[in-house]
This record gives sequence, C-alpha cells and structure tokens, in this order.
Amino acid sequence: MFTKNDTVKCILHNKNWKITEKNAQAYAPSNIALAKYWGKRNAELNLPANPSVSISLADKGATAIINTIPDPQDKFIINQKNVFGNKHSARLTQYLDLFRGPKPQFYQLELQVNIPFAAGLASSACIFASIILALNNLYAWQLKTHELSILARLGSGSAARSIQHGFVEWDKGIRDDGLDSFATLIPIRWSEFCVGLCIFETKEKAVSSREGMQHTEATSPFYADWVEYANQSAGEIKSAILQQDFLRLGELAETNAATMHSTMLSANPPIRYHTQQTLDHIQQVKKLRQTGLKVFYTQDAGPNLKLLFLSSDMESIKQHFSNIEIIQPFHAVSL
Ligand code: 2P0
Repeated sequence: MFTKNDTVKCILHNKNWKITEKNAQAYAPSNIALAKYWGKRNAELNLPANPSVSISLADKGATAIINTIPDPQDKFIINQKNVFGNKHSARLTQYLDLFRGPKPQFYQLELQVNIPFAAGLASSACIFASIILALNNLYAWQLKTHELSILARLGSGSAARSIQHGFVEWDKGIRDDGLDSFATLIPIRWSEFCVGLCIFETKEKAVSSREGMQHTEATSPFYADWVEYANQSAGEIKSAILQQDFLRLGELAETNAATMHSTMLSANPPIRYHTQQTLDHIQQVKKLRQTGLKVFYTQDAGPNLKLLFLSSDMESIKQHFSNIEIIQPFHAVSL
C-alpha cells in the first residue's frame, strides 16, 4: 500500500530544502466541477474512482503566504484569525507534515480565502493548491504542473484541479502509486462562459465531502452505477467543452450533478445537501429555461447552486438572481 509520504518522496527525491525566499506566497483559484468527483479508488492518496472536469474560478480562491519559523509547531492564520486546536488546523498540520524536509522544519502559514468555507464552494481545493504552490516557491523546487497537481491531491482530491486556470480535467489514473492521477488543462479559451455563484447559506456543512464519499461508497446500492456513469459522463462533458456546445454542456453538467446527488440520497442513511432554497432555485432555473433563457445549474456538497450561462445572458441572469456573484473565468486571467 503506497502512502502519501511515498508520493512526496517520488516527486521531491532530487530536490533540496534550502529556503530561497523569506516570504513565499502563491495564489490558487477555486474550481467548480462540471463532471463531479464523488468516490475514491484509494482513500489514502485521494485517488478518484472516476475522472472529473472543472472550471477554475479566476480570482475566487486562496492566497497562501508561508514562512519557516524556529518554533516546534506550525502557526496558522486564516483570514486574519489565528487558528489552532481545531479540525482545520489539524488537517493543515497533517498536510505540512509531508513537507518538513530533513530538519524538520515548521511553518507559519497565512491563508487569505475569498470564498465561504465548507459551504460546497471548494475551499479545500484552492487552499491545498495554494499551499503547494507557495512551498514550491519557498524552496524553488520548480516542479512541473502535473507534479504540483499530484502533491495538491494529497491535501484534497479536488485541489488537484486548482493548480490551473480555465477548464481542467483530472484523470483518475490506473497506477497504484497514483503518479498518473493528476489534472491537465483542456486547451480551450471560452471567453463567453460564465459561472454564477448563488450563495444562500454560508454555514459549514454537516457532512464533509470526505465522510460523504466514504458513506456513499459503503452503503449506496447504486454506487457502482454512479462510477460507471461518471466515467462516461466526464468524457462527454469534455467533448462538449471542446466543441463549445453550451446547451449540451449545460444539460450534461446538470444531469451529472443530479445523478451524484441521487446516488448520495440512495446511501443509508441518505446524505442530503439540498435545502428548500436549493430546490426553489433549481425550480426557477428550469422555469427560466422553458422561457428560452439558456441557464443551467450545478450543485456540490452543500446547498448553494452554481449557475452556468453565457455572457450574452448576463443581464437577464442578474435580473432573476439578485444576489448572484458572477465569474468570467477567462476574463481575469491570460491563458
Ligand atoms: C467535485 N466535490 O468534483 C466534488 C463534487 C464535492 C462534490 O471534490 O476527500 O474536498 O479532500 O478528496 O476534494 C469535494 O471533495 O474531498 C469535491 P477529499 P474534496 O468538486
């Protein structure tokens, strides 16, 4: 059985641990999956049971600022608050344990995150991606994009996709050591493509994605069907992106999300991330579509919805969803 430490050793075996920057920092965008990851072929290494496809959220994400410190333990500051002795700090410590080097080295890690935590907005994705990018800068490792993606995956599966901007696909890989499971860029720039964040709840979710996946794998009679479907769906979604076929992409992404949530609902006991507000918003999206507006939704491990539409419909979308936050993934970044 391969461990996270084995992965780190493989990738960093010829790198040194000399600090080249006093105050290394890096930014990583969050990402929204259009073809979802829900289930693992290896829980230790966060190796997914199926490939997934996402869109990165440009300037919505996390900045990590990392320093080495002489103290015998790490120090965490998240959005200006010291964080210690809770599950967030424990998870960050566990991740940094992989990167202590021979000394061993402890860190002060400051995270500036501009999306709500744990409300199904992939905060773990941008956090772990930003940390590995910052460590790469701190030690001037000059890792390749796929190596960064593999190391980000050890923190959180979806972080593998947050190393890059734009449309990204994360291959499930087939190797036991996971060295073939990383994310790559889908080579397309679709400047009209928009994502709208419909955030009506910012509370932390009751069931983490990690627990939810495990529970679904262990108890849903439809889990194997989901994996088979998800493998095929990711390929179809990628091809709709490459063809810039918005209607097909929207339909496929919506069905993918609904199928993932149906699979969770079939777990025992069921996992239910939607609230009445989620259902009301879904209803509204479907009604608007009947009137001719080209809008689709996707939903992650939380009640909030993400809307998919093209920039030509931005004004109508703003009228119908007053609190929406609109992201144009290809506008803020040069790809
Ligand atoms: C996704 N989600 O593809 C799916 C859809 C949530 C619903 O990836 O256990 O936080 O750290 O690998 O990455 C959230 O799962 O789980 C997620 P771990 P992660 O975006």
